[in-house]
Amino acid sequence: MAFNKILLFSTLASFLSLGCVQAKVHYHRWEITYQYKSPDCFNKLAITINGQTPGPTIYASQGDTIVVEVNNSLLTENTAIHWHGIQTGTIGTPWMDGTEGVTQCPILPGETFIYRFVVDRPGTYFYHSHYGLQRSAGLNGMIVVKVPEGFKEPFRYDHEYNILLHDWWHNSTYDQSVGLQMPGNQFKFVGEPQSLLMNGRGRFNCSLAVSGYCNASLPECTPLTITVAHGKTYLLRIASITSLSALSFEIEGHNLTVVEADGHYADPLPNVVSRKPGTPTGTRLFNYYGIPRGRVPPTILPSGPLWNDTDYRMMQSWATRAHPNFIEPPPAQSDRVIILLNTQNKINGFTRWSLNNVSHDLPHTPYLIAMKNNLLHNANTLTANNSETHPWHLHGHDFWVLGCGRGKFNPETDPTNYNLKDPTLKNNVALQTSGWIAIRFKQIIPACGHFIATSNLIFSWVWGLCLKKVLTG
Ligand SMILES: [Cu+2]
Repeated sequence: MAFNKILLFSTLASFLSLGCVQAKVHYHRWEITYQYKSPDCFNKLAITINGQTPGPTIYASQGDTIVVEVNNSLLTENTAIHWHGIQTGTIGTPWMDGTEGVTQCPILPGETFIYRFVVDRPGTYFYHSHYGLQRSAGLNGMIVVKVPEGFKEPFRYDHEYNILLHDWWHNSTYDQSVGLQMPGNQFKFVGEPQSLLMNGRGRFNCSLAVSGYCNASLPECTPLTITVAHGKTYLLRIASITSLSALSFEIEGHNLTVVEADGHYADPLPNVVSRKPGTPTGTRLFNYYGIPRGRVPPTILPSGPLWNDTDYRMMQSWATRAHPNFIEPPPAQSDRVIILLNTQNKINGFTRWSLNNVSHDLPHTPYLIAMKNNLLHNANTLTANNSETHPWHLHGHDFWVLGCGRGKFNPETDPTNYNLKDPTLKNNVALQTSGWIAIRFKQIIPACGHFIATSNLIFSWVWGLCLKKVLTG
């Protein structure tokens, strides 16, 4: 049986010269409100954009300008929106990065803030709230930047679909945030998510819920179906905005090829392959034309790699190389080496994540404003022999991934194995359990700025796991 070809575009830099292609301005008006939603059949309060979660997908072409008027109608809560993967640093608009406490003051209830930024590279990106745990509560969505008309990508496909992955809890993010910040034995971990969502839909077993809160017959929580035709090639744009889970993605009986990651074309990488058992696998139906929509395949659901099979993920990360026609080599030497050790610590009785034993709290005055006004002031957990995967993300700029490994980083020997030939440029990279990762970035911002480097497990934000990058020019 000839299966479809599936290409994966995940959260592209392009070296296209735009010539005389006309850039457009895309205007969006967003109303941020609370709404009751049942994405996995269980009813709970979510944070929505124009009544939707995930929010509307932003579509644009390379070089276009995006304008988003954000009206905060949450009544009692601030907000701020971050444009993940958009190089606000490189394009000279660091104040549009949307990180509350770093690049901007929060948008207060009843207030409006207008974001305006240029999307300078084709690719698949996403946006999310950068205030508290609002991202987890539903304030998120995708950004798709296409190559300008007349330009071609280095691969061919017939159709494309977007897939946004999310992990979902039934208790409120306020409950979670308070529990995580309690001292001593009052500390309460969020536990495993109740569901995994694809494009805001999942399925919870309502027989496990308190009566009256769960309704399995709601259309809102029927699994979405992607309809495909034999012999066609499909491009899947996949973004993950999970708060805790490192997810694997596979389609039963099909091979997947990675063609892009974080806005950079990848050397086509064939055969890509959840959290702990306890959270059901998130599933979606892949439906061939001619088969009635919604019919569930007779086969047993694929289980995928084990949640703690990090070797598999490390091999895949290391195998991801820049596309041969789009290599942008890193500088052969770095001017400064910074070694950071990511650990979980107990500080004054509170559980905190730290870098080199320093845990971070966001200031009341955003760093960017503090700097303008001259006001500036590895993943071991507390359980013995335990370690966790943390996806590290740099705002505003991309970096080269030069190497990764197990155990303790050796600054004398490990750099000799760095890939300086065709490393891929990324803005997000997974630091695997008990391992290390080496990245290199250029300080290319024209003026100066403040950006955040953070673990993208948002619960670790609550515990202080982030680092402020100060750039001066
Ligand atoms: Cu980001």
